[in-house]
Amino acid sequence: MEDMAREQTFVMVKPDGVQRGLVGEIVARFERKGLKLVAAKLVQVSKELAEAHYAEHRERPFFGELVQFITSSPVFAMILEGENAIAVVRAMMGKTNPAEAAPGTIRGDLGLTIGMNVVHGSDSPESAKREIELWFPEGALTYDRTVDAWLA
Ligand code: RTP
Ligand code: MG
Repeated sequence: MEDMAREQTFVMVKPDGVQRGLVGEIVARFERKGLKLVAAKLVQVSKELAEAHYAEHRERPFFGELVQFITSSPVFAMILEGENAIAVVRAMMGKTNPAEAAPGTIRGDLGLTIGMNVVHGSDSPESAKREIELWFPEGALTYDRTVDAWLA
């Protein structure tokens, strides 16, 4: 796959999604879309990892609550790959506040409040690179799917 638009993005099902048994539903949506799962693991997030992941929000009033929430129980972390994967995942997630997220999106269908919005996805190529290195220093797998000729 030489396509320049082929991207990898970091995605996680947040503690509320794991607790509510929504991992399968969320992974299934991305798989059905055609995105390729190249890494995945259940992670009990440390305070250090949470603070590094959300470093851009360090000065925001909700930072403490955000770190507390994301470290409160395991998250399901993954790397998804495909054509325009970063923007496609963000579109499928919906707006940050589930109350404003369109029906049909993950947050629009499965979330209710901004503090517990079910899912995270990298918001730019720079974020994706940083987050993949932070969460998956071991890297992703490379493998061929028989459907790769039909999907990007
Ligand atoms: P995420 O990083 O978790 O994928 O979410 P996002 O890009 O859609 O939103 P972002 O602006 O990066 O905010 C990160 C998380 O902080 C919480 N938040 N709370 N109380 C508030 O006003 C507020 N604003 C943001 C949300 O849980 C959001 O996912
Ligand atoms: Mg964000």
